[in-house]
Amino acid sequence: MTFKSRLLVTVAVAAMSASAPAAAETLTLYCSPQIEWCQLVIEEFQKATGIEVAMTRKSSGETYAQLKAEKDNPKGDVWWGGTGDPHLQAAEEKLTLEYKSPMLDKLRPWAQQQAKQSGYRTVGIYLGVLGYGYNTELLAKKGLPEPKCWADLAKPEYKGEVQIANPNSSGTSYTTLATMVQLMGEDKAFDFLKAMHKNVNQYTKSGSAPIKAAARGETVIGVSFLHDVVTEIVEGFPLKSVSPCEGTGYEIGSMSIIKGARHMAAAKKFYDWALTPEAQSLMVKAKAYQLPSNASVDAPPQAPKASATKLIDYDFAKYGSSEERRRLLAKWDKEVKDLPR
Ligand code: S7P
Repeated sequence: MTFKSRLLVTVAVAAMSASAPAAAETLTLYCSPQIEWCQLVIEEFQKATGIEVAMTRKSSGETYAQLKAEKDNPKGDVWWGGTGDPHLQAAEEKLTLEYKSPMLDKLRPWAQQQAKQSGYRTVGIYLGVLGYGYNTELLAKKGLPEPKCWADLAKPEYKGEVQIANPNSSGTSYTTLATMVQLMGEDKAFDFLKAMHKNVNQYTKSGSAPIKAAARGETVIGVSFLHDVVTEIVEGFPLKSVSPCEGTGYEIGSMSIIKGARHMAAAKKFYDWALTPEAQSLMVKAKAYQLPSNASVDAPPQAPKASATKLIDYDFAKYGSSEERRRLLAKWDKEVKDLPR
């Protein structure tokens, strides 16, 4: 090659690399709330940062199981949303990364407490209250009494009329299991779960499926977070929400960075962004009616009223611990799931 042709090759290579677009920054998001909210969040994050997001939606317990299965070869970067207990379990098992967002002091106390309790491996992004909803038209058609309490769900008149998720896959249903144990004591809680089992027509994978089924007249009662009942009511379905008379539990929906994340810079950008007022104000647009964790964002007017609810002092340290969550789920599998109906 002559000096002139070498020079031409060098100039051509330099020109090509100057015009080649830089590889786009990407993020892999594991998302546990309803799919419509997950989609809106990634669209808005992409618009705000130019970072491309690949997203998978799975329930809380399923996502925890995925993190555990991928422990030695993590594929996700951030786990966004889902009930706090499995996030706390992932934190304890060091499946998630310690990170203190500069946004932390802008959050409501319960969200900061969730972060502190986990050694800053997770953080609260919203709070949601547990309860159930029923289809008012179907209830009237079947001539059933209005249920008002947890205890009603175990009464023989509701045989085949109750739907709830499986607590192994669903954070909503694990919150229900842990709530019963805290409200009634473990023995009475399992007696209640066994009695309610006779009325259960299906244990679904996802926690929001039972209330969607109730909305569409496929079951009378769906156990659910109360904000998920509101979502269906806003859509125009004939549902009434019940804040059970005995009192009830709640979730601190959480977010964690996955340990070994391949796109760490993008993961931290998403994490910080997800705690901003802009990101948390998207909830209403997605018809999500939890209480946001950023203290400057109000709960939407349609959100369930905390004053109408007797909240228990949910023990997140205990019921989010690996040992307790594993033990209660194994006990439910052994003593409740396969009982005859
Ligand atoms: O739909 C919103 C929501 O209820 O979904 C999240 C959670 O993943 C529940 O789904 P699973 O029971 O299927 O895990 C909740 O954190 C959130 O409030």
